[in-house]
Amino acid sequence: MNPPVSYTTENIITIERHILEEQKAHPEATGVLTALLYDLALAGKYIASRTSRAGLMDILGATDNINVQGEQVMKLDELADETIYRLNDHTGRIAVMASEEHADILPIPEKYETGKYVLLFDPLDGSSNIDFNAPIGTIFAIYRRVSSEGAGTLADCLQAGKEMVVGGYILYGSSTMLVYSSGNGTHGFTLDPSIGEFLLSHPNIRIPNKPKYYSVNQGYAIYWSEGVKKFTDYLQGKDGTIKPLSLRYIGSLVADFHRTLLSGGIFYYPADKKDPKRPTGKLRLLYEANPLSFIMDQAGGYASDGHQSILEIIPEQLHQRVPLFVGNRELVEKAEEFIRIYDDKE
Ligand code: P6P
Repeated sequence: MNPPVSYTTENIITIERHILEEQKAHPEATGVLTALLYDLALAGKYIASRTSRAGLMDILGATDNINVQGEQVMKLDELADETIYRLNDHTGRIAVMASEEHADILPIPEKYETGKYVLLFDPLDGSSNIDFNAPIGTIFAIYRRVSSEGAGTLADCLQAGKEMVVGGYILYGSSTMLVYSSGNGTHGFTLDPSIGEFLLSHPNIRIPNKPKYYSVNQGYAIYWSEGVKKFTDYLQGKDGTIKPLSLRYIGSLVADFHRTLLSGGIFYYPADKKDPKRPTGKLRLLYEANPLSFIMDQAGGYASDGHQSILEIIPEQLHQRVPLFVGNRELVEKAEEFIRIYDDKE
């Protein structure tokens, strides 16, 4: 069940030490990726400090802006977006960035050097939950650039998830956690606010073999395909195949995913007929589904769009949406089976 490790001074492992040790597994590593990850941890600390005080400062609520997704931008969204961009635009480590909050790619200002990495991020996912003090999160994906030099390009951003170098998220909840994988397992760090350090609390996370929860917004069941409806009936034990799973749904992707990763089960946001403009559902491929799928894959789970591995999808647009089924492999493959039987014949 992935219990946190207990701490003594002998085994304090900061995220910096962990990344440095990870780096030894990559002889070609030059320390740039280590520094980039450390900058993201710093951004997480800063955003955590602001979200924990949000109720006391004039930083709750919405701005007058509508983002590329057509969603009202919350003040904390803007703060998180600006923080991540500003902490990374001048370091010479990055060729180009892309954010959920911006329609186009984010170039590195001409006065700064560009580097070999690409950073895609959702600065503050689930921000509509801020006013209810529900957990929210930052999600990020790091790739090597495919363009040769100079300013990074859209093609640098449109890489399949299986090419990812690092996938990670920061969860601002009852405690602040950073969970990441650089392709050598999935590891969780908990922020100790008294010293301002992320300390290794969940080494080598593995999704438990025994699923515990299923997580989906059942309010939209009338919009689902027949296959998704039948799959949900299966999870509820209606066909007598399995004991019913409990339902947990917070409506904040990082929190719902994190619980699935640590407790076992499945999270899904299927394609639905609720909004003709969003036939493939709500979640975005590049900076939500891909990094979370990479993390789950490294923890022994699996992620699919209902037909294929998320990590195999070749992106065509920066903000393209994708149905997402992620968790225990047996459950995700069961979802694919129901979709194959009931939907693909349509
Ligand atoms: P719904 C939050 O707005 C978000 O993008 C994800 O964090 C979350 O999983 C999903 O939307 C919730 O969407 O339609 O269930 O409210």
